[in-house]
Amino acid sequence: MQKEIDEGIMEEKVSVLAERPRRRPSAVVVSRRAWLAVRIVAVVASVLLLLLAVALTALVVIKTTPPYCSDGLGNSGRDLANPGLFNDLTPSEMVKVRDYLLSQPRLGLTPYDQASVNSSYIYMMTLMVPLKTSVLMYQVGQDRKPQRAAKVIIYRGDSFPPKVEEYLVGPLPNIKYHRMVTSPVYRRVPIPFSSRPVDAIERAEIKAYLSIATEPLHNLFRESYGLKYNNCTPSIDCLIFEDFAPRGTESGERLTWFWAYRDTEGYYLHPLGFAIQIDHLSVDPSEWMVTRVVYNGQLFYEVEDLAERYADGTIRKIKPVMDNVDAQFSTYKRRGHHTFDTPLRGPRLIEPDGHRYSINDQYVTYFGWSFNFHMRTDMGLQIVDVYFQSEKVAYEISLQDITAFYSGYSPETSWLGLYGVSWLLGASSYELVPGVDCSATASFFNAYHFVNTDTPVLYKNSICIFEQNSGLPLRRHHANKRGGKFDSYGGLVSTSLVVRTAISLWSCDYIVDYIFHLDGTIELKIALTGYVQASYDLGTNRPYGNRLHESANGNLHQLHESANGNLHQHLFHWKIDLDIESPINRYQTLDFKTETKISFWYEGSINKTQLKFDSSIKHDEKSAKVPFNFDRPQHHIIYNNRAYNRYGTYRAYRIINEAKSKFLLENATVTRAASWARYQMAVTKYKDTEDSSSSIYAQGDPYDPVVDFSRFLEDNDTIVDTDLIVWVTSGVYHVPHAEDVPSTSTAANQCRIFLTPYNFLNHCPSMAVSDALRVKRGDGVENDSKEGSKSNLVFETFGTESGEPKCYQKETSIKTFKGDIEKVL
Ligand SMILES: *[C@@H]1O[C@H](CO)[C@@H](O)[C@H](O)[C@H]1NC(C)=O
Ligand SMILES: *[C@@H]1O[C@H](CO)[C@@H](O)[C@H](O)[C@H]1NC(C)=O
Ligand SMILES: *[C@@H]1O[C@H](CO)[C@@H](O)[C@H](O)[C@H]1NC(C)=O
Ligand SMILES: *[C@@H]1O[C@H](CO)[C@@H](O)[C@H](O)[C@H]1NC(C)=O
Ligand SMILES: *[C@@H]1O[C@H](CO)[C@@H](O)[C@H](O)[C@H]1NC(C)=O
Ligand SMILES: [Cu+2]
Repeated sequence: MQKEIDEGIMEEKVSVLAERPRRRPSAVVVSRRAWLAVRIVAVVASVLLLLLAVALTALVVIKTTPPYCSDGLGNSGRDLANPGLFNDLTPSEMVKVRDYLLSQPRLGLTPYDQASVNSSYIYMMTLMVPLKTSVLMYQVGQDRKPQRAAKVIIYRGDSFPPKVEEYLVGPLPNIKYHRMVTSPVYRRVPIPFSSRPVDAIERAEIKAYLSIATEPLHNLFRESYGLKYNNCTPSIDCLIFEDFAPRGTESGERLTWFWAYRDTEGYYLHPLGFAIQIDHLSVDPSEWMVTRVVYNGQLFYEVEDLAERYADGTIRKIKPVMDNVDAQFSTYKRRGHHTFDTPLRGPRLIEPDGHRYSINDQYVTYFGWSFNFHMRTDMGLQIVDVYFQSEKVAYEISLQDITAFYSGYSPETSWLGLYGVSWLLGASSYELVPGVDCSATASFFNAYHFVNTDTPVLYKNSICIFEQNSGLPLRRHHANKRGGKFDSYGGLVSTSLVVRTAISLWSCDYIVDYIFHLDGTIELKIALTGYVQASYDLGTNRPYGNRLHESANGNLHQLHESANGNLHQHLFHWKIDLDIESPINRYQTLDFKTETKISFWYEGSINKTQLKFDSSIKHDEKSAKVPFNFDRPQHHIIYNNRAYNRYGTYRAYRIINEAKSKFLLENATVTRAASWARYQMAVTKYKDTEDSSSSIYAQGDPYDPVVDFSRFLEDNDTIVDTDLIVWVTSGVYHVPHAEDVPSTSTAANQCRIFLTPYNFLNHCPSMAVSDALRVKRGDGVENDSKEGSKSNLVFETFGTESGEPKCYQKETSIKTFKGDIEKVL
């Protein structure tokens, strides 16, 4: 109705306008030329008006839309042309190493794309970080810059017996030598072929083998699960096999269980209760054989036996039903109580003055911190050469291994014990998603790996660095008089620099953070997420965990598809090479106890019981092993006996392990390659050879490991006033529960270790931060009669701009995500 009326008025107006010219008298005759001039002026005027309008609009937009915040301090990106001391191998260096080695006739290497298990070929190459002594000499100007070299792992399937060799190839980029190197800490020389990680070449042969070996089971797969292994359609009717380790129950075996899963999103939660064990020790796949097959809780030694007995119906059959809607329980599709959700975006980070950290290639500085990061293909991201306020703190901080030891009844779970480093923590650190995995404002870095490949492989945006606001004050105090009258306030929000990678191993994801705080603290954190590895639940696995799912029409007394989450312990090992002002340090514990003493102030009549500590210097490696002991509270201090702070106290850093996890499996044979887990902490004398507590060979033979960390302590070196390495173990027990579906959440699953200054400085270094706040009374004199008056408060912000940001933060879009790794060159 309203609309009609409006339209009526409009029509009237239009008709009035239209009539006007007709009424105007046309007494004045205008010359054509003048008319033209008038028209030109009119056109020019309207163009000018239009321009003015555009300019005005632009001005309004500019005035009301804040600009992008400045970039802040610099970020030069990676300089692949001039790699620094700790920088990873560049793609062109990798190609040079590959071409050099392939051109050495005496090495007899086959190019990767033509290699098979029975050839000699390059498995992996990674930077050989120069020896610490030569780096330190170079840094004080007493030696030339150490040359760059690559460490190359070569699989020799064509030698007899087959073996693994490690070579040093250098100097880069103009290669002149290659030398076979044997680490003195390797207990097995030559490195046994059976302890090598399964690589892509062997994996392809295994897939082909499984394809043929399981052919007689075509009918069983189709009838039991509605799935096929050969000629299937991915995500529709495929049965997939995943291999688990260790590969056998004794040293020297290569017997791998392959578990069958339904190929669907979150397949880890869809075990089918079928497993096949293959002996693939021989370099000749024609000698491989099936050693065991398990179907629905029944054990067979030959595929044909199972197939026959299935056909004549003499075994317990299974027919789990899984409808497509029900199968979505394992996906990341949204579900649950939508009513509790607020469909709004969550908070995000803003850096109103741009990044406060700077990155020059792989060298980072942030509020007094400086360090390098580098990516090892086997052990993942490491931090080296750490300084705080120009003082040396640590030479290396690095993750060494991630293990998980499982329990269960079923054939797979009962022997499951995983060593992450053998599955390559670095080459399993995939692309990070801006805004989810890291702040969208983060700086992202690519990594390059040369493993399972004929050419370098780009891992885009697999490392991120960002400054975060923890939402918690680093320090604050509200000073008030009794009665609550305000006196003064001081505070500083806790911001810190995060260097992050996320490792995806099998079903699990481990978010690994190195965090640098304003107070001189370094935090090492692993947050667990991803899927749990479920086992097929016949009831026999139930004492070891919780049932995670049951197919919709399942009935407890009927055979059906259901998944159990089995108990396991995750353990993480860290190497911390602290150098407090110099490499020459000591290790001391403060041992807490109680004392009961007559109190002098009460005329000797009253006893006071209180805590005290005795400090004790650890003289040798054997007394520097810290077993899990709740009854003996201790602080662990690494100090420099020749460096003092202003008060004459030794400069030190304290090590705090927030995620102690008692290791009960120390006598289990499968954990021998994780002998480090026996100690919460151990301190050893630095040795170039004792570079890592684990190795890529851990998984292949955990029973007689190539590297056994406990031997590092065996020589019982003196550790007073020498270069010390602190090895720290953290971990968690994990009993998967219903809320682990589809994924474990990080909230309650974080393992943290702190390295915090302990008399290293004279006061809290965060006092130097200008972004702090101090509030006090302006008149300097307390005036009780000015009750409730705020006018005289003075806000000190030490020069940093306060107030709302006047800019937009530039963010990296989710759309930059690609997911795939990519061959380069
Ligand atoms: C090596 O393995 C390949 C593929 O399995 C095979 O064709 C070849 O004959 C083997 N060579 C030797 C010398 O055994
Ligand atoms: C105080 O403690 C000491 C030592 O334990 C004991 O010998 C003494 O009797 C106590 N004195 C009193 C007043 O409790
Ligand atoms: C492991 O074996 C040793 C020696 O037999 C024994 O002292 C120790 O208690 C065992 N550890 C555990 C956790 O059972
Ligand atoms: C380790 O060495 C120290 C000093 O050399 C010695 O006193 C101690 O008994 C040794 N410890 C063991 C367990 O051998
Ligand atoms: C305290 O405040 C009262 C009321 O504002 C004022 O009259 C008095 O002079 C003040 N005293 C001092 C010591 O500043
Ligand atoms: Cu877990």
